[in-house]
Amino acid sequence: MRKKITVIGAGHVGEVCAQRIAEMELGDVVLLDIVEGMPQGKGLDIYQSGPVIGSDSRVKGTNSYEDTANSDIIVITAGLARKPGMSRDDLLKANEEIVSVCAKESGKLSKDGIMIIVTNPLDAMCEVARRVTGFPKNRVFGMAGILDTARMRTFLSMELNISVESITAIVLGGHGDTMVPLVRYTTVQGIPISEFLPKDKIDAIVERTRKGGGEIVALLKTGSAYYAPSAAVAEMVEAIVKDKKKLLPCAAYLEGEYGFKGIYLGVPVILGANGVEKIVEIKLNKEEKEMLKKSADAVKELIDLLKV
Ligand code: TXD
Repeated sequence: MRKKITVIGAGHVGEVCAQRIAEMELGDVVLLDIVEGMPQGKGLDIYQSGPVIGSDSRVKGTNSYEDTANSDIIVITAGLARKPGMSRDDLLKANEEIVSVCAKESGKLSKDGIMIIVTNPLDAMCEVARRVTGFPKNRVFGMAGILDTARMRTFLSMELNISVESITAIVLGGHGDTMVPLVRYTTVQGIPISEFLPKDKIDAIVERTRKGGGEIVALLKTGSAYYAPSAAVAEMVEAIVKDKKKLLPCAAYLEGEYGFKGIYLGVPVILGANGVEKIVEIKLNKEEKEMLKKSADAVKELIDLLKV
């Protein structure tokens, strides 16, 4: 049976998510937006690339939640994106309203679905979706860590002139400037990165990773990143559809793990057919623990402002 994957929000991130999911033939795609005609047009256009690229995924654009009924996976990208000078947190109020409508309406019609949140501020928006849907924590989580990690891996690859595929990294914490790139666990094919680069170079890459989203916002001027974000979403969708049990950093709801309770935070998880099947706890040193605490405090501040 084909999977049904709904992408809500057919803007930059949503449209490329739909495209990637269809190209990877992960299932049939429904692309929903409030703007009339736009998701229908984009959906049809993506569908028509099928014969050329060899994908039989059906793609349907819509303005109606009825079309999303019985989705296996729902990706929420609806909301406002950052403009230059705007922090992710400035988006909180506007996007809280949008995400609560999108999650509630789609959740009602796909009671067993898995919801992947993309809208910023990411960790707080995951909590909005969890509250309005009442879904268990394994079925509501967010995309951020894969993107942050991919940015770090790209910067390291640029510096070292070694394949991005040989570089593994892990970034924890909230999806904001307080994120925690774990240098100790960053390797080139298992060899610690400290064997390849001096501390000042590594520190500069960590800093660029933290500000990686802002760098692109400043260049684009009219929106935020979407090619790498949509690739990260597609990796998550694939892990679920194919039950890959992939270890990936995702924004997951913590209930005591890493010493935090009742908040979403980026942590390594096992992603499979049941969504977040396990949160993987790795040992952190004192400095890493302190950075994670700071990041968790920043997320908590936003969660405390939520109205839902
Ligand atoms: O790492 C991450 N999690 C992120 C998050 C990486 C990149 C982008 N990130 C966030 O995703 C970004 O800060 C935004 O909050 C969202 C979507 O970013 P995108 O770049 O796709 O924004 P666009 O192009 O403005 O598209 C948003 C779409 C647009 O078509 C609106 O019409 C639609 O959302 N929208 C809605 N759709 C359905 N229902 C409602 N209520 C609605 N409101 C707006």
